[in-house]
Amino acid sequence: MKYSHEDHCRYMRRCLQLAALGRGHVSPNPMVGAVVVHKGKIIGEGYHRRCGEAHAEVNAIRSVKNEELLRESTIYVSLEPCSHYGKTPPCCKLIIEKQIPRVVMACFDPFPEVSGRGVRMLREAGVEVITGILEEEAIRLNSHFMTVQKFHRPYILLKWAQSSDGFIDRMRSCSESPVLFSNAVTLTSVHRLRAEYDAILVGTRTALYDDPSLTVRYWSGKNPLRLVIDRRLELPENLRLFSDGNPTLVITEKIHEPSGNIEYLTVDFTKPIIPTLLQELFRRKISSLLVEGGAVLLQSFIDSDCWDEIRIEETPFELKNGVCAPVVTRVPDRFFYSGGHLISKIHRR
Ligand code: AOF
Ligand code: ZN
Repeated sequence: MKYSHEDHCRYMRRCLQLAALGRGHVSPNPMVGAVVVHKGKIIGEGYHRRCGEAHAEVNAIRSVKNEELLRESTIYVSLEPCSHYGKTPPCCKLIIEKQIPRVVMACFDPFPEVSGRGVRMLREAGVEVITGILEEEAIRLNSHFMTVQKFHRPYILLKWAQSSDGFIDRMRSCSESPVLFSNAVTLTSVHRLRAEYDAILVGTRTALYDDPSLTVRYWSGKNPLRLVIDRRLELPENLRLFSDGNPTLVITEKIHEPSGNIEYLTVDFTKPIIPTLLQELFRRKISSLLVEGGAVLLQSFIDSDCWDEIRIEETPFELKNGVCAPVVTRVPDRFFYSGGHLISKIHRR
């Protein structure tokens, strides 16, 4: 049975919905969803649930009750089916073995061991392959994975909250409490973001003055690996980052053995440290980095043009003086505004 372009888009949209269920669980793998359609009816669905576990196609095919129907079905998948032996066997092999005659996919897999080989393998086995259905949406969904494959560094999100007159904090001493920009809604969204990121970075001043825990508490999900810049290892041990039992990686110029949950990365501070840090994160298979402040650190990412997305929460009140918010000089191509007490500006590349 042939389907129209609208039908293809409808089934692919379902694949993308399914794929997104893997958010926060599949990194460094991509989020992928698949559906099996027989005579205009979805007879199987699946998605990649966790890194190391079955791929989307395998779960979708397994969910089909009557295997006979596979020979007359189309499988929709949001990413090119894999052709390699990784942690799991190739999905293309399974599709061919099950004699599924047609594959409709959204985007190619940029992973060098696959990229185009999946499509070739299927076509050589006589499977019809249609590509490019909701391609842009599928690429955007996997922006973290795509960035790692393309640039060999994690996807970088810079995030801060600022007053309407452009300050991110008051000038204060360590004993004074920070200004609270967040409300219940924005706090939830920050914790949700944390659950979707592999690592989270703060500078020395932020660690010292705010004593953040950088864990996920107002959303469900795993904690990101915490990174803190502490050039001379001067931060006190009783900060939450060091004392709450969760892992932290300290970026320092000193050489220091790991102790408990704290690891140390020695970096040459006489040179720009961002490239070295990103290389190390890539080596550790960290696909996404959330930078939560402060102003100097955020500005250094902006100045070195090392970012993919910036989210600014703007409060409706003024601070009059304090720590100036970072300045984004490059004109971003997109702005997104969302309502609520705070206005959220999102710049995306
Ligand atoms: C698919 N379907 O659902 C996913 C794919 O180590 P493995 O075996 O999990 O393979 C990981 C690679 O497989 C990953 O880098 C990406 O290229 C692809 N992911 N492929 O056909 C899926 N998650
Ligand atoms: Zn696969």
